[in-house]
Amino acid sequence: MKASKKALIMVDLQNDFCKGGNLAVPGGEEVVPIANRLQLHFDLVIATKDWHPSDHKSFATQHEAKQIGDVIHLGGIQQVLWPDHCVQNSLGADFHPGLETKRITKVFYKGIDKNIDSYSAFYDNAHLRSTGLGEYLRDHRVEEVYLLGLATDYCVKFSTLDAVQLQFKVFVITDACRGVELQSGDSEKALKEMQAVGAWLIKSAAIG
Ligand code: VGL
Ligand code: ZN
Repeated sequence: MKASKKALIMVDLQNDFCKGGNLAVPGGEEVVPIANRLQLHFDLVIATKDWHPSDHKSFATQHEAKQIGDVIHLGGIQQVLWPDHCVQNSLGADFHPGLETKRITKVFYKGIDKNIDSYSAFYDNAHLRSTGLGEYLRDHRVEEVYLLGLATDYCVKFSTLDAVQLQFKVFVITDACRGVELQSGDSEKALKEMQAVGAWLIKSAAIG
């Protein structure tokens, strides 16, 4: 019997985070071929989608006299304001067209509640509601999770921190992540934070 299963978690490989998208992450699309190549090496391939209603409160357009990048309080926690992005059922919310999707076992959606953002693939930003991903991984006897995707300094970071807290063995595939970098150095800082809590930083070449 196989000791433990390994899951690949592909975070938010959606059009809006790639070139030409509403919240394009520099080099976001470069992650896609790496993700496709790595899928073959995993028992489970999970994808997440940022999936906002059109009036989501993380959108600067929903607040008078606020700009993209401003920070407000939302439900008692700090919230960065973003351009409208990943609106449910819009083209921007679709997976990048180059992404191989036939091996995806399950897609987890986040950011659905308009009153709270959800950077992590596991919980909303207030840690009140689970997406079901943690339970799903446990049900499938996954012990090791490998993360890649967008964006290093937001969704990859918070997903990684939660995965460590949930006691999975966590690997972040650094060359398969790209960051927003609202401030330059944010991605580097995020990776250090992930490493500090116990996540392992690895390169895709170490997998295959
Ligand atoms: C993300 C900002 C807003 C991400 C999602 O996927 O990292 N960043 N929504
Ligand atoms: Zn979002």
